[in-house]
Amino acid sequence: MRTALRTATLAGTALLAFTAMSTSASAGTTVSVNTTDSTPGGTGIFWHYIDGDINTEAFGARDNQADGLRAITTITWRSGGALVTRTVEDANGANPVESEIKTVKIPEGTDVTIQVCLKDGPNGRHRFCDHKVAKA
Ligand SMILES: [Ca+2]
Ligand SMILES: [Ca+2]
Repeated sequence: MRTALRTATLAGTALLAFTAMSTSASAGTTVSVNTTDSTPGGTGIFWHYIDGDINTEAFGARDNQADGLRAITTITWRSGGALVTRTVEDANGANPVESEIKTVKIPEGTDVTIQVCLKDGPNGRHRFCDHKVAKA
């Protein structure tokens, strides 16, 4: 229940971020990217947020359609010489308003590539992928 509430709160934050990009006070960017199918079945989101004294990033995957395909979002950034990758999947069916969210701490100003794809089941190949670059 605690997790569900937190997810709902973060999803609400994501919606606010979607509609209030220009008023963000942080240096980080809010980015959303859709899959490349003609009616995008998946959306990836990335944003910076401050929750009390927590200064962090969040990213999510949203399954927009009940089409048998899930949405998977992958974020990648460079830390020292190494690439760091995190993923989140929306695998519990289509809920066009609700995103599956994870939080992650990334140094301010870091370029973060956010990619969203669709896939069929946990091991399906990635398809209809698109990506953008955001700043943490
Ligand atoms: Ca779907
Ligand atoms: Ca879902």
